[in-house]
Amino acid sequence: MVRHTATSVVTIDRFIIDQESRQPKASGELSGILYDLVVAAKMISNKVRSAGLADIIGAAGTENIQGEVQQKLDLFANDTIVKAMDHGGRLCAMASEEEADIIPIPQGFKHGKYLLLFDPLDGSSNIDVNVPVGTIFSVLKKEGEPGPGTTRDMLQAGHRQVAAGYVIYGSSTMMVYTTGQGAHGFTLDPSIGEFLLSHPNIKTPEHGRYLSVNDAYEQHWEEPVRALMRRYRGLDGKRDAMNVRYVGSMVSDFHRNLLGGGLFAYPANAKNPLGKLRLMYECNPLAFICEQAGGAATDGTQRILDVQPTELHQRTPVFIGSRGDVAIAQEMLAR
Ligand code: AHM
Ligand code: MG
Repeated sequence: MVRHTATSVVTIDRFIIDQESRQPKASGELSGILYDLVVAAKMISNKVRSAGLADIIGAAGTENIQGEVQQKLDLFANDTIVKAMDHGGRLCAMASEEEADIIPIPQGFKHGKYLLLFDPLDGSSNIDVNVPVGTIFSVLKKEGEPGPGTTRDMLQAGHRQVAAGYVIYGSSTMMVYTTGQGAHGFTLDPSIGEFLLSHPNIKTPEHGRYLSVNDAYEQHWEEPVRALMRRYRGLDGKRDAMNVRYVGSMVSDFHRNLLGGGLFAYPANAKNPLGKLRLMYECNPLAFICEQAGGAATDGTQRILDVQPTELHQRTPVFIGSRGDVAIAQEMLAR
C-alpha cells in the first residue's frame, strides 16, 4: 500500500510573493531584488560546489581594500552578484566588501530606490580546506531625490535596513533572509534548483550552548573582554561553561549559533582596535536577522543596529547571538 504523507513545499519565490502581499504598499521592487539575489546565490553555490574540482582554488594575486589576499572565488562571487543585480532597475548603487568604491549602475540602465551592500564570499580563506563559506547582503533605501546612489546615501544605521540575508554554502546550501517579518531559512534542493522553505520563522534560544571566538587574541584583549570570556567559559563560577566552536567563517559560526543558541564574538584587540569585521557588510545584516530571530547584537557599548556609520568599510567589535548571552557582554563591557 502506498502511503501519502502531507507535505508543504514552498519555494522561496512563492514565499517572497506571499510576504509581499502582506504589505499593501509594496511595489514589488524589493521582491525583485530578492529574486535576483536568489539567482546569484545559485550560481555561486554551483561554483563553490566544484571548487575542489576546478582549477579555481588559490589566490588571484590581488589584494582587496582591507589588505587581504582575495581568493579567485571571491572575484567570481563579486562579479556574479554585480552582473545579476546591476541592470534590474531596482538599485541605484551597490557596495562590496571587496571593492574600495561604490559600484554604480551602468549607463543606460534605470536607477531604482534601493542600495545593496554585500560581502560576496565571507570566510573565503577557508575555501581550500572545505570549510563552509557564505554570502551576506544588506538592502537599504535611498532617501531623498531619485537618481544615482552615493556613499553618503549608504551611510545609514542598520535599523534602517529593509532586507538582509545570507547564503551559507555548507553541507547543503541555505539562504536565510528577513524583510522585518521574521527570519526564514530555505534549503537549496540541487535536483530541482529551487530553494525550499526549511526553517520558517527561526527563533534562537534565549541562552545558548556555543561560544565562537578566536581566543588566540586573548593576550591582546582588554581586561573586561578577558573577564567576559572567562564568564562564558564558566571559569568565574557564575554560569555554566559554554562549548567553544570556531571555524573562522563568520556566516558558519553565526548560523550554527542562530539555530543552536550561543554567541559569536569578535572583540576589539590591541592589533585591531576596532575589531576586524565590517559593520555594513557583515555585522548589520546578521544583526538584523539575529534580532528578527529573537537574538541581539552589540558592539559592547551600543546595539549594532544603532551604530551610525561614518565610512563604508567601517569595522566594529561585535557580540551577536542569544539575547541572554549578549546581555552579559553589554553589562560587563559597559562598566
Ligand atoms: P573575510 O570577509 O575577509 O573572509 O573575513 C571575515 C572572516 C570572518 O568570516 C571570520 O569570522 C573572521 O574573518 C575570522 O578572523 P580571524 O582569523 O581573525 O579569527
Ligand atoms: Mg567577510
